Amino acid sequence: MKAPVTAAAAAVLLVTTGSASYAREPRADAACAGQLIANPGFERGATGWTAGPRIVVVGDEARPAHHGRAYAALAGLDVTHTDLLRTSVTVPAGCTLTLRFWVRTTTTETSRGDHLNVGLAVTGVPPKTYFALSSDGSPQWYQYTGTAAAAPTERVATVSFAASESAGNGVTAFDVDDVRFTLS
Ligand SMILES: [Ca+2]
Repeated sequence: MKAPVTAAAAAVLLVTTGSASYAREPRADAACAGQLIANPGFERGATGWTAGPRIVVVGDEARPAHHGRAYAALAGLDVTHTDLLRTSVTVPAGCTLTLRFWVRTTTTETSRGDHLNVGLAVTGVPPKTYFALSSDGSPQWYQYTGTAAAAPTERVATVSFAASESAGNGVTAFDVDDVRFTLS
């Protein structure tokens, strides 16, 4: 006998961010589908993103993009500074939001002084969900995910990538590609 996939069963799989008490809308809500970020893989440069001037680069054979030709490159200078990459989307009422992104970390750092902090901020959902990726991250492209449960009102979701690098103990480059906000 086939058990129907219910909304309640699907919700169990979610890593919620504090809004578990909200009732899910019926699946008949056709707006809860698709991907929201217009330029998720940086193939059109920084279009749609707030980004520093040197963040988007075109890959080569030695450092290929995860998908397509371009990706966002943060840090990698062995200079004490912060690079920021950020974009926001509107999440319709009743929709669950899933964030997926890929990161590659290339480093010679010896003091764990370089970090990539990834923030997911959603209106009315404290606390924010954070990923803190340090200089011991994967040298291959690696996917990370996060989810915000559905809410009864329209919300704004912002994903931010802040790379902080300290000078003098090695170089760390954080590469980001295919950042997707998906509704369900
Ligand atoms: Ca790309």
